[in-house]
Amino acid sequence: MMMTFRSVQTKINIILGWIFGILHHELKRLILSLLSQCQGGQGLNKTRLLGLIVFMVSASLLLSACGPKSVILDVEMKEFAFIPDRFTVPAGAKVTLKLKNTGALEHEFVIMVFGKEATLPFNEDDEANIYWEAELDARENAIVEFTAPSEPGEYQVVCGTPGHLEQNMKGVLVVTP
Ligand SMILES: [Cu+2]
Repeated sequence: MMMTFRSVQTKINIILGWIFGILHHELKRLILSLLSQCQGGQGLNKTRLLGLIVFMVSASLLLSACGPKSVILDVEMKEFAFIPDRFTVPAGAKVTLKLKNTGALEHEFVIMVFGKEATLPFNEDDEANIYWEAELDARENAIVEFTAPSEPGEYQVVCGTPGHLEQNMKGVLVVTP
């Protein structure tokens, strides 16, 4: 299941890289053509260039103000705890989760859906109530992303590796409005 998730992530990254590559190329062309016009020494073009820069800066400020919030969380996993074990994110935010498994066992970062708590033992019944999950091998580090739930409240986080919830390996994701 996680392999599928990772290969989808990889594909998205490749597509994003491709899009940014094109955007970057187009921006470079635009700047070069504007610069060559300036070197023509026409005052009018400089005014237009200034206008364009002001427009682009305002547009990017507007976009960053209106766009989704983003948060970075650093979480260590080991036997048998999440450190820290309480994380706060705004509703709908883009969350970059920097996971570090410093333990000698595989650990999972599983967020349960709102109002659902994992039961012992963690099994297929609980799998149906997963909002999002990541899985790390022993000593593995990973940077993963997910979108925070839109419903504010407290979400249970557990380790889905068999036997770990029994060792109280859990945390809380607090989603603020
Ligand atoms: Cu674990």
